[in-house]
Amino acid sequence: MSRIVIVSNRTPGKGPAAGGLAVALRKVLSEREGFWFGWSGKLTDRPSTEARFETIDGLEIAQIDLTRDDHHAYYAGFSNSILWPSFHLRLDLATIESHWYEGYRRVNQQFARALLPLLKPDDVVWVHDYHLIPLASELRQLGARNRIGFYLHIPFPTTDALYAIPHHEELMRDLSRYDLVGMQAKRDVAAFTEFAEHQAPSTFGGHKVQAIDFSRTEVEAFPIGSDPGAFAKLAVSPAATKMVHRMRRVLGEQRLILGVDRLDYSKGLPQRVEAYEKLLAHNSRLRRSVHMLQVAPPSRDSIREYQETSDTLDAICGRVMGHFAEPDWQPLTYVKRAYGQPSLAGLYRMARVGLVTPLRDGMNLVAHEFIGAQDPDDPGVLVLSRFAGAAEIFPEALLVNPFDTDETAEALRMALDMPLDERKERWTALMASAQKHNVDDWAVGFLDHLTQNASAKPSATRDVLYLASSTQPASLPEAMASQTPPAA
Ligand code: ADQ
Repeated sequence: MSRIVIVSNRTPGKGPAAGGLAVALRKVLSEREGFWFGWSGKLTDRPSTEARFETIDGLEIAQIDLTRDDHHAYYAGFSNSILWPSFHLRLDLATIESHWYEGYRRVNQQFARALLPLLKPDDVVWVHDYHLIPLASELRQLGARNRIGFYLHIPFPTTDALYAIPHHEELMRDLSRYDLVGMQAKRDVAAFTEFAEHQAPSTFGGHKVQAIDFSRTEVEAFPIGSDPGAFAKLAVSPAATKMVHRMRRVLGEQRLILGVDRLDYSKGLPQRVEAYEKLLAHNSRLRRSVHMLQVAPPSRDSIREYQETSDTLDAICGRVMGHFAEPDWQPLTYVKRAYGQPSLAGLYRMARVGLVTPLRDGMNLVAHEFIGAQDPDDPGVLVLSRFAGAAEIFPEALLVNPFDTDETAEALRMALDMPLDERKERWTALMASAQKHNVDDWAVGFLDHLTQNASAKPSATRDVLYLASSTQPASLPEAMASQTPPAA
């Protein structure tokens, strides 16, 4: 059986893995030979040229260090100030400094140069996320002939948003160097197809840019999931129960509306609190009988747009408190810290409403975890953004447009008033879907597809896309020659 090499921006650290994804990928590597490759988290004066191997909690990990400047351009710059906002359709929040692309490309080259000597001919390489789109191109340019798959954890942008990204043609050409590209949702596959089928050979800077040949790349939706069984168990663990008791002491009979997110503008946090404000404004009977808890630890806080989102959220929470709080009743609590999974599971279980309203999200694992943690005899209600990938697999949630805070407020009211029978019926269907889309099957499904479909042809019965180019495929050196040469 071929070895599996997982590549991601960061490698997993010591101690219990934080999320279901890390657990699932660890499991893959414990069942198959292979290793995990990525950045060590260390910034050095000179970039490492060779990876260091380390065994962490039984996992083989190969790591490289990056220079401070490269890391800034690659991570905070091109990845998180250009690709992240553009892929989430927030061009208004993108900072386009096109020179960051050189650092992004350089880091991908550094990854490729350090990884290539570690690869055996039949290793299967699985690359994760938008930080590493060029990695297959860089590996192939160095001579790698391995099967290489890519999984995009965030949404794929519309064609217009894609055109706004500097060097987007090179990035799309980079995607065509993968054997398999996995996306979260069918809408992402559709957006990719829209670009791939309608791209016209264009001229740029006076020279002709050749249409990209996607005929060797398979693109398919592989919706990621969590481990709902594990969350069901965690939700009744001693640590979860302790959290529930702590909260119950404070809340009494008040019903809990819960939001759990990284503090990120894509998660729609200000709009969410505004919807709650409207709920209280329009339904005075609910005051004193509900409480909203928003857990949102800061992330990427060196980036200005993240600080601004944090300030906006502080202001809105302050406004709601100022307007509705009484000496003996607080309408909301906003906690800016991360919790361990058992405590989160306890919070999910005691919540009457899980409020998951990103403006756009690849999948959203909080929705999966909330469903997994519910009490089957008294389940809470999921209010879910229709713009999360999760909406495609959870139609039994109350689906809302998160930009329409009146609609979200009304969904909150419906959730709070929903009779037990309807809550059970909806939750039973949601749990079945969460189990069907569990993270273990996701990982195995992607890898099986990547390893077994080496020479497969598209089947009429599967939701698979192979894209044929209207032009002759360019040879690799030609294709690369049409790109801006990256800085050495
Ligand atoms: P994220 O944008 O990070 O992931 P999400 O899918 O919600 O978003 O995953 C968040 C994870 O972090 C969950 O496992 C959650 O439990 C955890 N988490 C969130 N807040 C926490 C807190 N306060 N304390 C502790 N843990 C917390 C990206 C994409 C998503 C996609 C995932 C996986 O943006 O769309 O679903 O990758 O592919």
